[in-house]
Amino acid sequence: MTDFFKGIPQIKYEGPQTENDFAFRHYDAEEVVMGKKMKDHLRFAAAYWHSFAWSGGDPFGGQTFERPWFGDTMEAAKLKADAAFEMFQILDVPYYCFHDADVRPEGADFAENTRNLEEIVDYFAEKQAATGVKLLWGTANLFSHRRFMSGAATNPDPEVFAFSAATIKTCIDATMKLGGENYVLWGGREGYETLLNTDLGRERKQAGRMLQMVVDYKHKMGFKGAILIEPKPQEPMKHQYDYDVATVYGFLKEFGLEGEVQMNIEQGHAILAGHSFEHELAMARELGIFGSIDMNRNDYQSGWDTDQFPNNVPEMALAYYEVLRAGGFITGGTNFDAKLRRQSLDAEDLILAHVGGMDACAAGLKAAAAMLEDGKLEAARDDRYAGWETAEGKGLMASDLDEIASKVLNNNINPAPRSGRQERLENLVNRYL
Ligand code: XLS
Ligand code: NI
Ligand code: NI
Repeated sequence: MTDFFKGIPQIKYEGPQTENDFAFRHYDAEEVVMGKKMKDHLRFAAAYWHSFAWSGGDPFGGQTFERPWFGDTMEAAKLKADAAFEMFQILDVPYYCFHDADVRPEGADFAENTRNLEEIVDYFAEKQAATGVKLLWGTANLFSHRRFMSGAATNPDPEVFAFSAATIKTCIDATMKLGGENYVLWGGREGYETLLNTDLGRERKQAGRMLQMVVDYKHKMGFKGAILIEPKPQEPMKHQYDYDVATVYGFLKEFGLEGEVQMNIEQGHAILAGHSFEHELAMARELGIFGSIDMNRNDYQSGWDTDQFPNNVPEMALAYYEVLRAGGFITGGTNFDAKLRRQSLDAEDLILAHVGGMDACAAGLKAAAAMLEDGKLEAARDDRYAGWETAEGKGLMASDLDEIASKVLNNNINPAPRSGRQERLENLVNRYL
């Protein structure tokens, strides 16, 4: 036991009336919503990097957080793991996620990185067995070290491609050893700063080949989890290749990887791409590539990835509505890829940020389930498209332009516009919140 969270109680569900800050108001893990326990709908995960590895820096200043585990030794890495698993238990989150670089000290070379990772993976395995906490996904950090400054798979230097491929292999091995349910690839620095020095065509091919190798390795090793790509339009690079869900879908098609890779969709990245979160979720669902979510919001004024804990229930409701319409999570879950504000120094800030985020998600999920069960929204949508269910509507899809032109002429088809009823539907949604 560390004493980092000393004095902070186990967080329990006390209901909306409680005055206790250290309690859930909406998240009752065992409560059944649409035939499933809330914990099985939401499948919460805490992110190691923001909560335990980030030191509070911004472009104008360095570290603000003081944590006893900051340091580049294996001993520090184990102390960090002790504190992390204590937090997972205080919150009773069933899952966590990590990058290799979050959990092990940086070595002098690939061999030392791998040894360090393997040692900490053994330590995690013991902790998972002792606590019952599971790994939602593992991933490789191929963007922080200076060797990755011009990309990983898309680097102009083939040695960086090789180093990246080898590192991904070790991270898939680590994920498998820990029983991880998914493996994530976020583009990191796979993109460019200026076309003046960039061979865009070559870089995209390199990224496609790397992804094929990842999928091949998954099959070779018998990994049962999902391979997930996390789209993001920019930051850190000015332009990122995995721009959004639709762009990644085209990329998967091009490299013959459809059916092999799903999406990990982050709320803040959707906003950066000029979409709503629910747009990206619905797009992934319709393309058959919905996998998992990173549930952290951006500040709408600042135009970068501020990675804040979610606190807006109406937004959560619309997001989980799309998740439920996709059939919910299978291997995926709700990962808080969210960090504290840099003035939130205390251990209790870290706990309360997660408590609020979990509660906002739970309230959103309940509202979404009510909307779906009530069926009014779906009925209104069905009504709007009802014409397509008639024999004439269906026939149109099987016709050609000539046939349709004669039909319009002969039957004097003269469509009358109908209201989209947006405000009425918005009013309806507000009734569930
Ligand atoms: C960064 C990404 C990153 C991924 C994991 O913007 O969200 O944190 O989730 O590499
Ligand atoms: Ni993310
Ligand atoms: Ni992000």
